[in-house]
Parts: sequence; C-alpha cells; structure tokens
Amino acid sequence: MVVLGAGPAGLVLGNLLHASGIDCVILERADRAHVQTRARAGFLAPNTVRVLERHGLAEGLRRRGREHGACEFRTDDGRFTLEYGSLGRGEPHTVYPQQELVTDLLTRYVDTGGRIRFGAEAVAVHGARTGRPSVTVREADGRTGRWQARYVAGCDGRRGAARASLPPGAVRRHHRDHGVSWLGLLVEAPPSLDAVGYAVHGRGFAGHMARTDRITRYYLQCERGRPAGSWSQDAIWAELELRMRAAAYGPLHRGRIVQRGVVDLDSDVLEPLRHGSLFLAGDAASVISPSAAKGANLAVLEAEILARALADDLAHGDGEGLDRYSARCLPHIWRAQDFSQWMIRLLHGPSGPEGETSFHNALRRSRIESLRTSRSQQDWFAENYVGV
Ligand code: RFL
Repeated sequence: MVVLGAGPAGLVLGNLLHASGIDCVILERADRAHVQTRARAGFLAPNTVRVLERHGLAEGLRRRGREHGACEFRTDDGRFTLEYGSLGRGEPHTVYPQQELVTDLLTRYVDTGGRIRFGAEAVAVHGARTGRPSVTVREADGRTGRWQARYVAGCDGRRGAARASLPPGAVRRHHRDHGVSWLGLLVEAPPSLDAVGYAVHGRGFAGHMARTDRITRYYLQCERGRPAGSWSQDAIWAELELRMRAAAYGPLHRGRIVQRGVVDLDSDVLEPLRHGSLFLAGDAASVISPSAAKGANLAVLEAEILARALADDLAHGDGEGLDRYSARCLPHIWRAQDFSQWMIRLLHGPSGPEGETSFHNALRRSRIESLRTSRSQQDWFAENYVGV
C-alpha cells in the first residue's frame, strides 16, 4: 500500500494501516522539519477527537489541547457571544495546532516502525485502472524511482500527484470560487478575546482565532490579487483594529507577525473519490474554504473510513467497504461544504450592482440577528459549526 502525503489524512491512514499489520509506505515531498512546522488548522471537531482517541492517537491533544466553545460576532449593530459549546449537541472544539497534531501522528508512526520517505515527491500514479498501480517518485537528490502497490491513497492535497494523475472524465469536479480572499496572519501574541472573533464590517471581514496562549491567528479580507507582502505591519494592525472595532471593545494584543499568506477562498469536491485502485482523501478529495474550519477534520474522518475499508479488503478479502468509500464520505463532505458556504455568505459582502449588494447586506444583517435571538438558529449553528 502506498500513501501519498504526510498531512493529517496520510498520517492517520498510515497509522491505522500500520496498526492493522498492513504493509505500507508513506511518500512525502517535503522534509520532516517542514511537515512538522507547517501551521494551518487549529480547531478540531469533537468527532475528530473521538476518532483519534479510538486509535490511541490523542495523547498530545488531550494533554496540550484546550476546549473552546464560544464565538463572538461584531457588527455595526453591536456584538454578542454564542456559547456554541453548550448549544446544539453541547460539544466544544478542541484547539490544537495542526503542526502539533501532525508531529504527534508522525512520531507515533515512526516510533512503531512505520515506513516513510521524506523528500520523495510523487510525480504520477500509473495504472490505477488496471489494478496494478505504481507511483513514479522523484527523490530529493533528483533520482527517480517507482513504487508498486495493490492500492494507492492520494492524501497529497489539492496540488498533489493523485489529482493530477486522474485521466480526463474519470471523476467529476464540482468547483466554486467564492470570489473572496483572506490575508491569513499568525501572530506571536496571546489571543485578544476568549472567543473566536468574527467581525463583519463595511471594509470587509476580520477574524480572530486562538491557537495557543502565545499565538493567535488573524484574518483580513483583502482584494483578490494583492500580494501578502504589500501590507505594512502598521496597515495590518490599523485595519484589524478598525474592523474588530477595538476602540469600542478593547485593543488587540499586538505581536510579531510570524507568518502571512493570502488564501483565495474556493471549494471543490471530486466525485467519486475512487478511480480504480487510487483513492482520494483529505484536500485531495475535497477542498473546503477555511471559513468554517472543516478541512483537517474531514481529512481525519475520511482517513479512518478508508483505513477500515482497506484493512477489510487487504486482510479479509472483503472489498465492500472500498466500493462504498465514496458514498460514505460524500454526504459528510457536502454537509460541511454547505455550512462553509453559509458562513462565507454571512461574513462577506458581495461585490456587484448596488441593488444586489444592499439586498445581500440586509439579508446578512437579518441572519446575524436571527443568530443572536433565535435559540433554534443557535442550536443549528452550533451543531454544524462543530460537526463533521
Ligand atoms: P495537507 O495537510 O495539505 O498534506 C498533504 C501532504 O502531501 C504532501 N505532498 C506530496 N507528497 C508527495 N508527493 C507529492 N506530489 C505531494 N504533493 C503534496 C505535502 O507536502 C503535505 O505534507 O493535506 P491533508 O492531509 O489532506 O489535510 C488537509 C488539511 O491540512 C487542510 O484541510 C486544513 O489545514 C484546512 N484548514 C483548517 N481545517 C480545519 O479543520 N480547521 C481549521 O481551523 C483550519 N484552518 C485551514 C485553516 C487551511 C488554511 N490554509 C492554509 C488553506 C487555516 C488555513 C490558513
């Protein structure tokens, strides 16, 4: 079994397959240090924690993760907090930086004898249709090689070799560009709010999310195409404080900006998630905009479903789970996409003809008011916000 990519999807899959006694190797393009320090997600859904616990992979997040169950909306009409951890199904998120989760998963995999090749970039997957798939790999020193396996799992993200190797027409790609971009910032400063902060402002959205006691993520909606480096530190803080309405609700803790990058919000779903003996999981299967913090959670869920199906097939000759893999994952993916789309429309104004814009903005205001006042709306929000 060959697994492409050592992100959350590939490492959960690798750990579960290895624990089931299935011979597998993970091929990862980057080096170990890079994989362990790539800061991205932070909010883990309760189901993700349960999956990791079920397989003994949750020790680190149990020790160092923090429960988080509140978000605050700030608009021209004021602010309010939703204690979503006690609404809906009454379950909070666990905040645990993705790079720490990846480090835990990698350490467990390597320490228990799992095989992984760093600096091994998959170039293409061949023969997926024939049932004798192989993967061409370019090693860090430039040499190329080929790995052969019964199955290949594409956990190598949206720009990986698995997607690129799908022949035209093999799968359908449903795609939406939300037309919105975020400047994502990682700041060396403690969180400024006890909640996730969502600021809806005429100049654009601003967001605040805790990562650790010393690190906070901020987002600023920005013009499409504007390079991340074109913002001065002063301009970033001025814009964040304006949109977060710091003058009214308290200053933000400033700190060194240790990472910045522009994310164009788009989403897609590939259907089905299987092409012969090639299976897709995580971002390789579906990209979801980070507005609702679902991507890493879906990756873990899909990896567990795929691992069980592969183990049934490879250890017991029962291929039914593999046949149903796509049908089992897609409802979860679409539900997450639906909520993410709802969040995007709530948090961002449209750009378009004046009448349309004012109509959409009035709807957004009405939706936020429902969220503030309607218990059933709050329960719906909480269930979807933490759900995968
Ligand atoms: P990853 O994590 O991208 O890992 C893929 C791995 O594959 C390697 N790779 C290759 N290896 C071999 N050959 C090739 N040809 C290869 N091409 C790539 C890469 O080096 C990498 O190691 O995919 P995976 O495992 O599917 O996991 C997906 C998640 O990382 C992603 O969905 C989340 O980070 C999305 N996301 C969030 N998700 C959440 O659930 N909660 C959050 O709070 C959250 N915040 C975020 C996010 C994504 C963000 N960005 C950068 C888009 C915040 C941000 C800013």
